[in-house]
Amino acid sequence: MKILLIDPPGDRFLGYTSECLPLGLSCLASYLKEKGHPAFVYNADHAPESAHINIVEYSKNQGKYQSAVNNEQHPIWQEVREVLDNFRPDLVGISVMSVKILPAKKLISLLRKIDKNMVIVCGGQHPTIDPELFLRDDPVDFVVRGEGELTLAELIEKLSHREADYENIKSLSFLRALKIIHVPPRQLMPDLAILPLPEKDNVIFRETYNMDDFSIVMTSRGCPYACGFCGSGNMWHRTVRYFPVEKVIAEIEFLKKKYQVTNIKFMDDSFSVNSQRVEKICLEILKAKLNITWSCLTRVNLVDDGLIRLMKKAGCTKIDIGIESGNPRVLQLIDKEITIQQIERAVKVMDKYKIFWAGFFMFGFPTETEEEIMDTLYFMKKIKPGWANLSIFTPYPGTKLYDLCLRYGIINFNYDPSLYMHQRIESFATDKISKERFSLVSKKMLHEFNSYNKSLFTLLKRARSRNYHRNPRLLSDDFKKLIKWSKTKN
Ligand code: B12
Ligand code: SF4
Repeated sequence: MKILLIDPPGDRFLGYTSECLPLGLSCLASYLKEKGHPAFVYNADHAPESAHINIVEYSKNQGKYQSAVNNEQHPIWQEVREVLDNFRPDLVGISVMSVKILPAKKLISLLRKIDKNMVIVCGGQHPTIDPELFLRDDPVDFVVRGEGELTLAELIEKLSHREADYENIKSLSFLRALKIIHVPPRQLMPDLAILPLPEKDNVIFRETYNMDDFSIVMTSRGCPYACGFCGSGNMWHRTVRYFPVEKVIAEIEFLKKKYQVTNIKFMDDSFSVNSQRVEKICLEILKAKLNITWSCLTRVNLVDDGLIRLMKKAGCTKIDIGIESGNPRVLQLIDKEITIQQIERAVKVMDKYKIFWAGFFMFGFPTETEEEIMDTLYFMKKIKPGWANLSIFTPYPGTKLYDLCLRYGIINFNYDPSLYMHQRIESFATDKISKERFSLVSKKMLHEFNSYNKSLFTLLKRARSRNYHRNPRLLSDDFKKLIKWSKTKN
């Protein structure tokens, strides 16, 4: 059976590039390969020629998105058709984050036109929350809810043997005699050690990826926190499972040796949630003399002086950290479980060890006022991140703030899927500001954050974190990105 796993195009319709290999699909492909069903990964959002545009430009372009996605003659859809013509898959698996519902739906209709008999399976964030969306009009054959490896492998086994007792496959949803069947959920895999390293070779347009695109590593799955805007819990149920440390080190060694990766991006939800384990990883990196640099995501309450010192010693040069708001009431509203004081303390520690840190900020929460939004802007400028990432709050189904928005009548069940976008001014959810005013406030926020990021101060700080002396190839990659990015209008 020929299997193709696709991440649908999304940002690429806006001329914005998605570089990395979709990790979820890589994990699925490697597991399937091990089970005797080799699969290829096609990141249809990957476009090395695209720009690294700034958030102002990105936000402005959002209006064009829907018409570009719906245009079947668009060069991106032509590319997709060519890939399908060449590959001729028997089964296509599509990964769908909420932000990609529109292109995923379009892709499904194209696939049906190309080959009616092709088996189509959807999985990932949105199909897990709302499987029926994919089984109602223009239905796919199967939806896999939650962690995908075991369910997809069992399904493919059955399909290969022409067995049709799908009701025995846990976490599967499908249509039978026009009725939607949801087989009860399966437990999360108790032992992640059984998973092989994520696939990097069975990749369509493999030659267009560079070493930085293969640098993502996840040492765990899940997060114990419950931030009101975050969808992670829908997938991982607020429990954390860890890959064995030896496996983490083996993966880094493999990436280094085979793909010359020297800058690893740990993408765990909250990398330092278990400080003892992070200590162990750091010590092993040092012991094995891996001589890499790395970055991670974490929370301000998990930033500890001793741990950061060790992380720095082991090569950590960058931390992405959720600040979200500079206003205490908003921090409480969104269940971030952090305070302004904790943020300031964490910033001091990261600055002390000269770790480049990117702050993630958000605004437009339900009940947030204009003053509270401005607090976030002033706070960002006060704590001076090396990079300031800004998102407009978007209510994702399955989150606490989504339910709050429904309760307040800010959104309804027919919420427009094109609004699942963090940079769409129209996706505003606060009832305390008029639509017109919110549009002005958003433009100001986007503009201020963009200007801050373009300043010489942040550019130099960022360059310093990349350790070009260790990664000369990164220098040319970054330089190309900088040129493209600087050409985009402010
Ligand atoms: C790493 C990451 C990224 C990376 C992606 C890197 C990469 N190439 O993989 C980057 C930084 C690019 C990113 C960007 C965004 N992200 Co993100 N990201 C994550 C994060 C932290 C981990 C994702 C991951 O790799 N998980 C590990 C793998 C193994 O899990 P997985 O991808 O879910 O895949 C498993 C299952 O879902 C399932 N599965 C997935 N696809 C399929 C397909 C089939 C056919 C089957 C059967 C099964 C299946 O099986 C997989 C293996 O078990 C998650 C949080 C989380 N913990 O899930 C947020 C998360 C997925 N991101 C989110 C968001 C909102 C975004 C952005 C929209 C943010 C923005 N810019 O505005 C963008 C969208 C980018 C895009 N593609 O358009 C949300 C999604 C919410 C939602 N309802 O969709 C999450 C949940 C975080 C959150 N705060 O809520 N992200
Ligand atoms: S800490 Fe991060 S991953 Fe965990 S719930 Fe909050 S936003 Fe989500």
